[in-house]
Amino acid sequence: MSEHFSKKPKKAGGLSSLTSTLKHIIQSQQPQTNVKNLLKANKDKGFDCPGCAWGDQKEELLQFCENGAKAIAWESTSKKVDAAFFAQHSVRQLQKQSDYWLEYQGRLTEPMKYNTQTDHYEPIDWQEAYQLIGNKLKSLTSPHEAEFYTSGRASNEASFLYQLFGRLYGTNNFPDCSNMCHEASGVALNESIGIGKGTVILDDFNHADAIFVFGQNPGTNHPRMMNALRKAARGGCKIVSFNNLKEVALERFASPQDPIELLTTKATTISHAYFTPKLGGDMAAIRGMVKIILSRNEEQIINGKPAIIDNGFIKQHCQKFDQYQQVVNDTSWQKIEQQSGLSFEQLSQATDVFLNADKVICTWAMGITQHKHSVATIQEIVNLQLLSGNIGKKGAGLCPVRGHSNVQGNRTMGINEKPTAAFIDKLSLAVDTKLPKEKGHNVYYALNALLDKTSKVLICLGGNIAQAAPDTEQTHQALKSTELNVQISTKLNRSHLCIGQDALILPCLGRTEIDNQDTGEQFITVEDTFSMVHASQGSVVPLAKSLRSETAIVADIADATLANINTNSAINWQELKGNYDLIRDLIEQSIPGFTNFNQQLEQPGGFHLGNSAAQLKWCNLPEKALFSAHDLPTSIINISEDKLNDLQNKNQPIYTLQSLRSHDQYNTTIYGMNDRYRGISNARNVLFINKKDALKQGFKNEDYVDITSIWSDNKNRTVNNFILCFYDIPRSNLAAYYPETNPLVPLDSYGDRSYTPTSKSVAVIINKAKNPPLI
Ligand SMILES: Nc1nc2c(c(=O)[nH]1)N[C@H]1C(S)=C(S)[C@@H](COP(=O)(O)OP(=O)(O)OC[C@H]3O[C@@H](n4cnc5c(=O)[nH]c(N)nc54)[C@H](O)[C@@H]3O)O[C@H]1N2
Ligand SMILES: Nc1nc2c(c(=O)[nH]1)N[C@H]1C(S)=C(S)[C@@H](COP(=O)(O)OP(=O)(O)OC[C@H]3O[C@@H](n4cnc5c(=O)[nH]c(N)nc54)[C@H](O)[C@@H]3O)O[C@H]1N2
Ligand SMILES: [Mo]
Repeated sequence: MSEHFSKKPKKAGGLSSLTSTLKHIIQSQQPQTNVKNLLKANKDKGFDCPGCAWGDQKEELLQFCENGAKAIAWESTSKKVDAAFFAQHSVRQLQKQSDYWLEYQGRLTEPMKYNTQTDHYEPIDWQEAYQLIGNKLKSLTSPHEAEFYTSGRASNEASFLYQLFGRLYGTNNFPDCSNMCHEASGVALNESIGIGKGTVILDDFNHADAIFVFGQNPGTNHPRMMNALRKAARGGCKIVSFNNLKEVALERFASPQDPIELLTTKATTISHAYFTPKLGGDMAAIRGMVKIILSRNEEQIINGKPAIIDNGFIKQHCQKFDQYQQVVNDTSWQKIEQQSGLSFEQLSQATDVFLNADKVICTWAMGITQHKHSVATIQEIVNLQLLSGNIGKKGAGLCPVRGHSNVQGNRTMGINEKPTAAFIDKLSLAVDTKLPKEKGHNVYYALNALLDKTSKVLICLGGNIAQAAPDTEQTHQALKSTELNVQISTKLNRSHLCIGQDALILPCLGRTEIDNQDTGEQFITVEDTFSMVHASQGSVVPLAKSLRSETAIVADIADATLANINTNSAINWQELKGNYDLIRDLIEQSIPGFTNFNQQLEQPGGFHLGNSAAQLKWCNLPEKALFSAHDLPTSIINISEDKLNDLQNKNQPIYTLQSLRSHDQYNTTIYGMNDRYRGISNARNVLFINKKDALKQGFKNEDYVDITSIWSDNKNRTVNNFILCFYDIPRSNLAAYYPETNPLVPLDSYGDRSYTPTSKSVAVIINKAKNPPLI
């Protein structure tokens, strides 16, 4: 066996998870702190695990998972990236280091300012840093020349203040990580069911008869979801997976909390049926299922038997069913099979499970949201669920599984470049100031505005936009075009090293740390993927006295910026910073669903924000759930027909590449070089390929190749020296890790109406590596 590839394990979870957890705790150099931290993760009076947005199962003893433990241990290192570190390393030197190395250096602990003359970051006083930002913002010709980016870890309190500050300053430029993540879910669901969030709560998983998991790898990215799936499967619920790859955890999972599964080869079979559609083929697959359902329904009626679709529900709650039926009738089986890569028989098998279940939950994540036709695909999932009345009843519904632990809360708090008029009206009333209503910038428009220098200042509340955004060269150029780049962060990353004129690093507290303000210890709140809002409080002494909370940093920047700007607003930023209860009072006045916010948090586990669609209330117009009648895309290969023909004429095989996460990373944070469940060790530049495709092009397993993406601008986007790994993946599809493959995703290749980069469908060609490493 080679040094990189080993056999895929036969089950996920179990002892290997536990061993890996312990390894990460020990390597963090703070083992005691971390064990204490883990016991408090996702508990009442503890902190919300920064690992993912899955909800908490109250009855369980331990509420963390292997990858949550990694996220917590990563934050709680004792290593410091301080003034001495920056004195030692120039920015040019740091730029040469890998992303892994940068973050591995430890926690940022002091505010720093870039010095162009020395090419080093140098310490700056907090107050001076705030003044610098305030003065720069005040000097801009228009508030729309500033971009306020948010990554989904920021608390409700910090993100509420952040959007309020941006809006009082005068803009709706709020690009955020969600633009690259679940944006399509928000767009699709808002239009279809009148609310951009999932309709289920965690308990629904205990009552479902079938769960369809589309385009998601929970074994790695939402391990606590595996507990829910495992419990459901053991209780007889049928789980059906649609995934481009065979992901081990979706096949068989051993709970590290079950002694037998932990210590023996036993595991729970998760998926009753597992289908591997082509990348971007899910819409066709679901269309096929609906076509089967409608034709069987017709047969029933002809034979005088009861309907198998829920006519009562459709009549009472839905609109445009006729149009949808028409479009389904007009979709050919040839196109369904060709785009999905699945046969009529396979889709019939999936349909049988669907129809035999009274209550069905559909979940999905990035395999669905990062395509050109993602909005249409998600609306097709909604169509399927509406057909059988699978919304608004216990054990059934729609479940977009969010990524970052508070990304959903950020949106609720108003991190949104296209706020509704109702939202702005209510917020304006609460702060007694007129706020802007015009659309601002999402990530796509923000990067373009920075590139053409119509935007000049970038402030990032967390995240690592340099590596998270597509088209790495363009994105780096955009950051390097800024007049001021402000990064509020816990760890050093590439976004700190893409510098234009001025740059600041503002180090903040992490979730696990005690947040002391004028009125004493504070807690923050977050919202999970099930719209549960609860408190989170750190309990560890902060790594350095010089660290500030995100909330405090935002309040101080706002104070420094807005002090002399002529607003009527009577916001006392210092008072809010000193007592987060007051921020929550302001949230209560500004945002629906937060009545008695502070009191409600006293309930164990927090409170549910409610979901109109789950209550069969449709907040769209007309007030009924919408059957969306989209045609299938013309092609699921994401390039123009001309380009496609041209390459086909040259006999050049064209592939569709998806960029995805390994088991050892958190987005752009790389914890290690292994991807245990896929059998990969010590490598990240791996390209998963179907053996037949590779052989056809004359490649062997482990050959080095260069990958080049194809796009209409004819710009050369290539990444070099990827090692081929033969894998169970549909023909003409490829997979490789993000962010290494971000240089291949063209900035202009985004989802229709979502503007989400098409990170799961990049048209590429592969060639023998020009300069392979010497072995
Ligand atoms: N440990 C850890 N946890 C995380 C994260 C992390 O990086 N590490 N990131 C967090 C964030 S922000 C997010 S958004 C989530 C991401 O969670 P996921 O969405 O699970 O993330 P990806 O690794 O991008 O996985 C995409 C999955 O979809 C499949 N897929 C890709 N394209 C298609 C397709 O066209 N059709 C189908 N049916 N399947 C497809 C892939 O094979 C893969 O299994 O996880 C969150 N949690
Ligand atoms: N090709 C490709 N690109 C993708 C994706 C993909 O699947 N493929 N996925 C997309 C998705 S789903 C997402 S969500 C984005 C992620 O985009 P981001 O959210 O911007 O990126 P992260 O890697 O999560 O950010 C990591 C950084 O956040 C900072 N950080 C960590 N914790 C905290 C904290 O508590 N407070 C603050 N202030 N900072 C903190 C650290 O400095 C760390 O370096 O990437 C997107 N990009
Ligand atoms: Mo995400």
